[in-house]
Amino acid sequence: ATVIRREDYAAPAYWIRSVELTFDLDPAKTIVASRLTVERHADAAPGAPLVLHGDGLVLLRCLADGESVSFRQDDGLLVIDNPPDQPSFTLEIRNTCAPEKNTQLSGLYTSGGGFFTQCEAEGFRRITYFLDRPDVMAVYTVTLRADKAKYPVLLSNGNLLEQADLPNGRHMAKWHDPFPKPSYLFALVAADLVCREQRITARNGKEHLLQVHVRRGDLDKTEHAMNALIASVAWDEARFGLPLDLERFMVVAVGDFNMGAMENKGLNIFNTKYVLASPATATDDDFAGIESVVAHEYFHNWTGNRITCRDWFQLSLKEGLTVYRDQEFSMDMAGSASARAVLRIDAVRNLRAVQFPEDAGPMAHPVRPDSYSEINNFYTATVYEKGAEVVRMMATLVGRAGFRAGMDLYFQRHDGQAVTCDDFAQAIADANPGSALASHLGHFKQWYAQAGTPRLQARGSYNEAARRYTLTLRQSGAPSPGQPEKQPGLVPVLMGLVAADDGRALPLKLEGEAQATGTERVLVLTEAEQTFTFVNVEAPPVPSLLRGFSAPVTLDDGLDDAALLVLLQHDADAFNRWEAGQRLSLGRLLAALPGDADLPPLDDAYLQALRRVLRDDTLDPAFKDQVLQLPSEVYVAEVVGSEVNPQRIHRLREQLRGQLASALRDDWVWAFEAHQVREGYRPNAAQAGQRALANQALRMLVLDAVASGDTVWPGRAYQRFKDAGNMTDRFGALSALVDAQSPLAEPALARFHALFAGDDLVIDKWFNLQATANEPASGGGLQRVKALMQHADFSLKNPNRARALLSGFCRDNPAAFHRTDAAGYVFWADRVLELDAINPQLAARLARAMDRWRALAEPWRSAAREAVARVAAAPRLSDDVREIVTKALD
Ligand code: HT7
Ligand code: ZN
Repeated sequence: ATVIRREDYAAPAYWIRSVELTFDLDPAKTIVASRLTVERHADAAPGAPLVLHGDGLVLLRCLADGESVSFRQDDGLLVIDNPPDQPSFTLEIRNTCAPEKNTQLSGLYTSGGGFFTQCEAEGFRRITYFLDRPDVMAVYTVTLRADKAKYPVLLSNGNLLEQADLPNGRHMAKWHDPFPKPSYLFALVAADLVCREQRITARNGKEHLLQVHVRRGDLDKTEHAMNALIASVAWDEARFGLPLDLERFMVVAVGDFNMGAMENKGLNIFNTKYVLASPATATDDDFAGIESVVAHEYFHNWTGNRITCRDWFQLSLKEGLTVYRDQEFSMDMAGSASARAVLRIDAVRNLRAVQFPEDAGPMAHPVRPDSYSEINNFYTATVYEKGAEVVRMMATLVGRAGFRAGMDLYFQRHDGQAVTCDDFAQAIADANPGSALASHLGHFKQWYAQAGTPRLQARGSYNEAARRYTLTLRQSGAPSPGQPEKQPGLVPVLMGLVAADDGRALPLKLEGEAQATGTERVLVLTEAEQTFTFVNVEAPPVPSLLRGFSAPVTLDDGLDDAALLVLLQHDADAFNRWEAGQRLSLGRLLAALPGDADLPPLDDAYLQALRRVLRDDTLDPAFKDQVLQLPSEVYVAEVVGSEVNPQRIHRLREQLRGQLASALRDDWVWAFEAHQVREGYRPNAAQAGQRALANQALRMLVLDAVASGDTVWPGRAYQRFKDAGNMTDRFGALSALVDAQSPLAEPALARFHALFAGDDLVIDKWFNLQATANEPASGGGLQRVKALMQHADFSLKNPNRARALLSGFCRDNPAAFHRTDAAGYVFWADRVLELDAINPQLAARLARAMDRWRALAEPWRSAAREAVARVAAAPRLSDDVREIVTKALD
């Protein structure tokens, strides 16, 4: 496979200014007629060859300015060696494609009897020949023709120009999108759908029609998505002054989809998972996911569509920024400071669980990668989530108003263009001339260029007599593939000092400053090592660093348990309170790891501190739920870093959970009883927090009961499972039984399946719960997963189902997957190869389950390597999977 390099970027020899597409839709053979207005680039030589991308197409005709033109086909490319020697000409192409054979779900494909498209990143070339690159922006007019009874709804981007019946039971619709766009934003849908509609009037007085299209029978599950869309439109206008620029904005749900959703201009296409929800079928997490994905896709309309990426190396320009924007939206929607902190904690948990391992493994890459073989492999946590952290750091450095000014300048300068991450950073800096960002832009931009998670070391010392506190910060970075040496970057450290005696927030005054600047401030670290001296510090402090996780680094602050207990109880920053609790738990696991002994009994100080949090009336339930949740096995493994023994981590973490379940038993009973939601179900942060804490309490009570042979709490859980009025509580009770391996788990699972048979999204939960089930000491998880693959409801062709079972097992169930007999790895290799023949994008994602094989201890490491090598040696591997496994072996 060829490697594409960022440094090789060159503008195309030709632009395409307008596109007229006509589709005669047929599942077996769709005919695509395309009429392109092609314009030679001012710098290109007259008569330069025109090279169009194509993939899996059959070419029927090619005319230039109405005349036949000679062409050749070369590895999918359509090369016209002698195009008309004029600045601008018309190219007419006719080709066919086969949507029903398209199991990759990239390009034009069928799902549930309808036609759908997915063009990002390089799917348009699977529909017709084109300059399928994001810097080629054209105005599209699209005519769709199809059987009217089978496909009554015909949609494409922009505005509907005309609709008419045709002979032979067919009909047509013509759409026009006035905004020039890259081909990856093209979309069409032809299907039997129904829609929820809402007319809205924007702040600026303009009227818009919002539509959510779904399959018949799903309309009652669209209210939440519509509300999320309405809220997103209002939020972007209020917070960033960005209005909806189209008369009509459509969302369509499809059951077969490789990712979460796609921001096609005016016609967003969504995985059903991120549209459909009712209290009976979706959990609070599902509702929250829908809100954030609907917002994310909508926000792309400006950050991605109006201003797009010059090339795919700049993917984070739109993805990092849009994730930042959807995170901010969800926080604003959640309301209270505590609810905001909980969302921030969730985001950081996710970053540590997925992005940190990526940054430490063979796929480590900068937020703006330097090279790739298959771009689909770079829709990663680094580009998305670390990219969002980079934007968040800019916002931290320039402040809320400064960030808004920077965004305004970015749109002023670049609306309608395809640009780079440099352009974005420059706009934010230029709008904030006196800021640390502007003064150290070069340092800051290391975040785009360097892979790996930087390490931040902090050491403080307090001189009681002089009342001075000296804090030394050091930054460093471990080598990553292709980057042996790391340069210092700019690390914004949001911090405060907490009095060790009573936890009060101490005023902060740096040496040389006229007066204290409050109790919280940002220290800007730009050198490998810098020392900050605080004066007039009236009591011995505990440093509270990196508040709100102000930079995506790992922090070593050397704090002992006593200091962490102060922070857990008193820190004014909710994120750092949570962090202190996590570190106390992590410390106990790490201390017990060497050797083979059981986890020692937990100390009173730790138990009391957790009990105090649980019982604290001033804290929100959602926050308590976060503090009481232990660090994940994946995160513990990441902190350990090498010679990882997944079984030992699992055993110790289970013992820690068991001890917490037992030692806090009365508190869990109280928490369960005290957090029942009495009013009707609403998916808001306040209710969701109560349910989360009650469900965690139930889980602990069932765990403790099963361990001690008591049957009362499992019985109550089963009852709750049967009677629950919403999916969050029903699934919470079911997972409590499965997690504790209660004898009631099997009947509950059978009942659940019977109750929701035919509801695909709920059945996905059923598969996933079993794939991620706590592994019994006797094993058995793999056998269960193999049996589930034979279940009538299982299909490798449906990405949600395949992910639920296979990624659930291989990526989210380390104890069951990392078997000492290597059977988990053999299973993984077989499934990657099987899936690769159907859907390479999905197979490549499953392949990444093995990214961190080098960090494993023996015997896992050798067995894992062998499995990866077997996949790499397979004949007929897709470029997608090949890139993942060859990098893993490098
Ligand atoms: N921008 C969208 C990316 C996407 C995608 C990429 C590769 C293959 C399939 C895909 N479906 C959607 C999603 C987003 O970030 O909004
Ligand atoms: Zn996105």
